[in-house]
Amino acid sequence: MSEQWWQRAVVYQVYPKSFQDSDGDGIGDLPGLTRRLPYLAKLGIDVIWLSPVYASPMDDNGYDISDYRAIAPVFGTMEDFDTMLATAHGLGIKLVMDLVANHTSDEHRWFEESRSSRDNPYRDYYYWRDPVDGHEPSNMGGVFGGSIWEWDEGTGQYYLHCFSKKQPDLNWENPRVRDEVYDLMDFWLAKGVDGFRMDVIGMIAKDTSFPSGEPGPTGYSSLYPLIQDERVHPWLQEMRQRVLSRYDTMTVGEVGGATVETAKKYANLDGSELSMVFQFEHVGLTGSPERGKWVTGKPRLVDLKRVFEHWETGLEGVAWNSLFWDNHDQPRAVSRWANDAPEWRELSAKMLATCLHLMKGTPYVYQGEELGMTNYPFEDMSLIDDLEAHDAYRMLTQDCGCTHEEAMAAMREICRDNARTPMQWDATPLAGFTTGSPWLPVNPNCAYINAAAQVDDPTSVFAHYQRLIALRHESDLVVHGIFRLLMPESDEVFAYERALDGKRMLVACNFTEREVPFALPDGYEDAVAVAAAANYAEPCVPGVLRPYESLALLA
Ligand code: ISL
Repeated sequence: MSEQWWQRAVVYQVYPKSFQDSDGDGIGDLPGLTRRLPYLAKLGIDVIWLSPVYASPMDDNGYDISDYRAIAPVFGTMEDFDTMLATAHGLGIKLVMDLVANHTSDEHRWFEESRSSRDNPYRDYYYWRDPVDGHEPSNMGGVFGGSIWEWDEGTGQYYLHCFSKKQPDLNWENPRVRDEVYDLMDFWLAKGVDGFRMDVIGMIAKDTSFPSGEPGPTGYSSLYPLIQDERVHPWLQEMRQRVLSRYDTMTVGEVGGATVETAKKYANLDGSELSMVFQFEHVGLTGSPERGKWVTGKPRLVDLKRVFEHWETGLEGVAWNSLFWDNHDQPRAVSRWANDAPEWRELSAKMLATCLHLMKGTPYVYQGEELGMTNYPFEDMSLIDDLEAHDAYRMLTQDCGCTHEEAMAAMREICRDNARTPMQWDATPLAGFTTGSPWLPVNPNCAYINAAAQVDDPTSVFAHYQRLIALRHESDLVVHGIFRLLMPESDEVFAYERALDGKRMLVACNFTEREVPFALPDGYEDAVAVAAAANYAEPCVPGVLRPYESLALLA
């Protein structure tokens, strides 16, 4: 396959609710995004992945859609959307929409029809089941806590919802549902959008016998056995034939349980399904069966490297990787993977960027990551909005025996609202995000972590991202070079090599706040330093890597 545009691209994720408010209601919106597009152009990114802006009751911040062809008034109008899209295109930036089609809102017309009677033509758009022995049809628990089944008094059956009860799962077995999804994709592609990020696309195929499993501490069994992701592939191939093949798109599937083997199908370079998938092995390294993801502490570097190596080498020449440290569901990159203490934050944020951006795959930058934004110091649950966090707090304190303090420590490290506090544009108290009352608190560190302070400072985290993005655009070695992990046993240094047509590049990153010994591999004695990768102003020191140092050398 010849090079695809998205293989040389860097994607920037915009979480619209927290990006830029333009009307003072404390919630980001499309005119606000339009106003900030020149900032993104200056950063140099190629593509925006826009989290949902569709009509929605906002039970899960727009991941519960009530009309796929309308814009939520809180974000603006369809005209605002068209203006934003045209402005982005004018700046050479493509736009990828969030396609949330595993479920709809319970306020979507299809669901309202579906629940209105057992013989409504939309009944089979969703999964309806009779009670078993007067109870839920199975004992599985949903991603946001509680049963996956919700009782509907009107028609005397349960409906399936893997997420909140306001997010009923669509029945993809029904060809009419698939037709509807392909049609709405067509609607947006015909408007000129450049592709889709597909929410939990690995979950659309279920074991429709709805088995029960061994209950965990919450009394519910794991959702995992429900998912039959091997059956997703024919549907994605159908989607490719019916819609995607008619446009030049970038598609990225969110596939929680993806393995290298399944990703070879999803993201095959033959172009039969998607461009790439988000896998979650690295972000899952710290979870536990009892507490799920709510476990504090960093993973071991050897484990983190093993995951990246597995993906980089596993997909080589067969499928395409996506690369990310964070997104709207994850804590802030610098807080989670490096060190957000004031003395190390900038250095370690730049090191993380170097490490990720010089691997093979399409890198994703989550809004504010390019400024080194950090987690928020949540003291109690009153400042946390996310429905998942509130369920988790209950689970931790009631089912897992945690104290309030232990639960809050987990919130401060893991909860999704860490990523969702407003974008920090300037040093004023509301960070230039809004003139009103922001829907989530602004991190007080906006006083010194903000875009205004960084955009024109060549030593800033922003400028470091700018240089790495520019490097990818011009370097075939960065885009296509084969990855090889070096020093796999080191728990301090993440080092790897990229190789293409006799050219070689060494990348080395110190993940500690100590100086660590580092011997150059053979052949790099006279190598040339790659300026974009370096996070120290002074030239590198032979034999060592300084605290959180990142460097790259061309042999
Ligand atoms: O955020 C998570 C926390 O544990 C994930 O399990 C997340 O729910 C999963 O990755 C699916 O995420 C996507 O679908 C959800 C939505 O809440 C997330 O924001 C979205 O990224 C339901 O639509």
